[in-house]
Amino acid sequence: MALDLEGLKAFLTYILTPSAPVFIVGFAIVLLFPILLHFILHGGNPSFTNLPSVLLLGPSGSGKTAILTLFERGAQPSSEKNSTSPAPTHTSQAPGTVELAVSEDGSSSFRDDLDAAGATAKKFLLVDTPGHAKLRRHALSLLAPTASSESAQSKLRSVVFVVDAAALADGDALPTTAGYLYDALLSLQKRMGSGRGSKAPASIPVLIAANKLDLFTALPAALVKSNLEAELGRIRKTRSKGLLDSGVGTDDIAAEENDDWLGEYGSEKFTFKQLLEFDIEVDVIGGNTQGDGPGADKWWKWIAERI
Ligand SMILES: Nc1nc2c(ncn2[C@@H]2O[C@H](COP(=O)(O)OP(=O)(O)OP(=O)(O)O)[C@@H](O)[C@H]2O)c(=O)[nH]1
Ligand SMILES: [Mg+2]
Repeated sequence: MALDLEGLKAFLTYILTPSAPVFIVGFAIVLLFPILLHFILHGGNPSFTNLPSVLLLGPSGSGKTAILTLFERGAQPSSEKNSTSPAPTHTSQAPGTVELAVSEDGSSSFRDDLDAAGATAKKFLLVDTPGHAKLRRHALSLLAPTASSESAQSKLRSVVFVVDAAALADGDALPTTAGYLYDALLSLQKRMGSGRGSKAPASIPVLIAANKLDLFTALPAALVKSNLEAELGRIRKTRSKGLLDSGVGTDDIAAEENDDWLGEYGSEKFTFKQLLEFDIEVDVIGGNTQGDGPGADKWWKWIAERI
């Protein structure tokens, strides 16, 4: 005991006596502490912010959250798969965003448990957005060419636009759905146009997921595609009509109007193929998240191949 006290005394004397080593160590602590603090606060998962992302868009009730939940739960260990408990929350992530993984070659299903298989996986984020008309602006801003951070944009790999194929069968939903799709595609088109010059931005493919094919009223994917194309053409015409009627010369229109015209300028009919001109690939694939039908595997495959 006495020895301990003696030792402590010696140690204190040593540490409190001004000397070069003590001074250097103290100085180092003062310098390094803020840096250390930064890593503790921000460095929890340094790779997280660099993950590629996939954006879910679409009108309210089309099934975006259902798809997100399905993919998220599919990745869980099988014991939890069929449980009715709510999906576990992800604390380090923004609401509506889940981290998913696909095997290196993009061939794994969303049902595979990649951790258990010990496979090397590519991680990505699936980002859900609210479909309500008043809340769309934020989602669209993620596509806009003027988005604040360039780096955030470059991480966006693809866009999944979810539509309710059953609702499209009756007239009301088509114009509103196509209106949202028009805005989204136009943002992407402008983004590609803005990059002309030094370097073109990476192209962002679009998947139109025709959801709820389990319902017998649902339109097949091919009809969803043609109906949307027809409606997008109609929207394109009405949006440009104001200018055409205002008596502005055609030359002036060509210059000004080009900006808000989706697809091949001046063409009579709109087709998704016209967007290839802007390096935007559009696919329409049918599926469902519940009930009997083609399921969600093709959507997953489409996403996985583009990560
Ligand atoms: N029959 C059927 N219903 C579905 C399917 N997918 C989703 N639903 C239902 O559609 C409704 C809306 O689904 P959500 O995923 O909440 O829709 P959302 O796109 O997230 O809607 P917002 O969050 O309002 O933008 C829910 O009642 C789902 O159960 C499907 O494949 N088939
Ligand atoms: Mg939702």
